[in-house]
Amino acid sequence: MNHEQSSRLFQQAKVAIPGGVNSPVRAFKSVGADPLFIKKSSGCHIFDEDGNSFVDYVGSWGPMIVGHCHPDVVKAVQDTMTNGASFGAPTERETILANLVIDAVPSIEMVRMVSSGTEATMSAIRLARGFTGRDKILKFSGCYHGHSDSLLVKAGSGAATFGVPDSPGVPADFAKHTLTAEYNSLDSVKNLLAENKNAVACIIVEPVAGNMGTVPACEGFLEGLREICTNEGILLIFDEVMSGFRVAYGGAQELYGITPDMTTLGKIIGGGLPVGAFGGKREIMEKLSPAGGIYQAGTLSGNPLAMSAGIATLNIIKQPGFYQKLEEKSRAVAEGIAKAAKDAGYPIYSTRVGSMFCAFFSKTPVTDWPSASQCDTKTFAKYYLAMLDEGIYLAPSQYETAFVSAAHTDTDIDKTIAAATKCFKLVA
Ligand code: KE4
Repeated sequence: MNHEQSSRLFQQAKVAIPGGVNSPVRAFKSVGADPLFIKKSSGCHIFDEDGNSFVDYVGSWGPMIVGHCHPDVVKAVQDTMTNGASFGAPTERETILANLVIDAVPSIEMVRMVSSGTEATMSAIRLARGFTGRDKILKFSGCYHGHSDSLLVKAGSGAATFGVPDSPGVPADFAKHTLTAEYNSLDSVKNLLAENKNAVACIIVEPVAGNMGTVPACEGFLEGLREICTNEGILLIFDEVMSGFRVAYGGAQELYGITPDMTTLGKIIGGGLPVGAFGGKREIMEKLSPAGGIYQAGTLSGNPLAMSAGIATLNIIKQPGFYQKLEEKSRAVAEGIAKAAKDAGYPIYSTRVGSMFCAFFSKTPVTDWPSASQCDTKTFAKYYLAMLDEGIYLAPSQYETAFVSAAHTDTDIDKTIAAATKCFKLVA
């Protein structure tokens, strides 16, 4: 497959943009290749600058659940653009999208729009700290909530319960307020809380972990977090930036029947345009400026184009039968890939929640970061590049999630499974 144009453009990009990309995972570093430069898209297909076409399972990392260039979304953005891209003043569209989100997500009584998932989680944490008067937060290793300082933190070594920076530039003084537990381990949460009595403002969790590959919550884990938070006066934040409107119209909280105190959203509610949101109980949200004293703001928050793309997208996915059809496609492709791996003599550990799925290059179950981090990433990289040569565009890292859209057809799924059959034989 010819990648000349992409390579040329990558060299040019690296002069002007750090690492040649505007977000690190796009650089293909963990698969040891140059990234493809994408020229256009349609449905579930993307086309690179060398004219190669691919069945796309990245979908812009989640937003493109209805497929690329859906006519309703394109028209909504075009129509909005003719009246102005941004005013820095309230518009009716913001209330329309807010009400769509409130009607869909069980925990949300009020919602504030922002421009990224990072802004959503950063703001939700500030709101939780302001509401509770507590400084510490608790997160889980292997979960990613964007790149704000409080969240670029990993567990301290040994018995130390306080966090340490997970990136240069994050002051140790910030990191020490962030506790890190193990995903799917209520004991690790209880141990940390016992050492930080009445000091933790919130627990933030991906109710379906999608940033260490796809790792579902084990039976009782989310229920346990809900009970702990209720008993300890801690706010439970579901980070549904990825799972929101993805695994169900009401997100993972609808799927599992657990109601958090706050929810963060992004991706799908912007239909591919920059968006994030955080919402929750009215008594919490009304503490936000200008209603309350906890400050949060954004020049392009509630941007008309993003609101229009989000409204158009939600109006498509809320139609009866949308998620059933997506479930059938997702099951077919995930099970087909797992069978291809097994038949080739290279069994993988396959996970899926709705249209989020992952092939872990692991012979043992993956339920948390320690088990995920044991994966054979070298073989994954070989498989990844072989699948790319077959015209299948997966996420360029073992520790990401693949996404199925409504635009994936049986033909695309058959092509994917045939490619996996060939590629697993290559790497086995
Ligand atoms: P953004 O700031 O990238 O919009 O959202 C951050 C974020 C927050 N919470 C969850 C659960 C997320 O998955 C994300 C971002 N997801 C990654 C994909 N693993 C975005 C891809 C990237 O970083 O380029």
